[in-house]
Amino acid sequence: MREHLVIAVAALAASACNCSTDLKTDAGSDASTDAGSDASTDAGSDSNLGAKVGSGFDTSDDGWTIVGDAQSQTVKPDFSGIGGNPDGLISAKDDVAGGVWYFKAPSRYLGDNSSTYGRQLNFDLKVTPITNPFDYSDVILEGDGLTVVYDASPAPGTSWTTFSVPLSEAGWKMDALSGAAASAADFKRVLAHMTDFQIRGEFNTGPDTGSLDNVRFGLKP
Ligand SMILES: [Ca+2]
Ligand SMILES: [Ca+2]
Repeated sequence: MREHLVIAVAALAASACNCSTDLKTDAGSDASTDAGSDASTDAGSDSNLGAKVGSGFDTSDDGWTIVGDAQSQTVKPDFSGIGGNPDGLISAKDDVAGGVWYFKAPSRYLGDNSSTYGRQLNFDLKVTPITNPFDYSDVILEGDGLTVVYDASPAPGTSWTTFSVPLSEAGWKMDALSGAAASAADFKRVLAHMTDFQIRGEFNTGPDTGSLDNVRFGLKP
């Protein structure tokens, strides 16, 4: 009787011990594998500003376009080789024709961005003086039929303002700022199949010009 009891207790202890060992082993190997592969992926080109994809606008508009009521009849932003943070920048002038205009990323920002989940999106904005600000979606990501938006308020100033936006569901809303909170599953679906990425360029009700520099998508926090 006593021997059986000892064996039973020992067996229980052994199984509890195995259980917790398994958990620790799994968590440890996952973490180290992810960190390793991410690091090697990033050891890439300087032109991406240390992120998975980036734009410093040193020599061109880098393929960015404008959507909405700016730049009159063209989707091309204005490129300047000086005045950025530092060096070049792109900008656009509001047509004040209704709607809200955005900077739209070129195709190399799109596709499978799963590896950037949990990292961040940084960018610098500068605007002409704001007399009548309004709140709106500041970043828009689309993918797999879903749209998620982010309010990166407060509005930028007349000198460069750096924004840092999480590439995880925290703070993101479905479709509009008044929409439901995005879930982790929704956000990962968008990242894995990205078809659009836009950054708001106008922050004043009435005339304004917005400038963009140093877009870093998938920067390590
Ligand atoms: Ca620049
Ligand atoms: Ca405006």
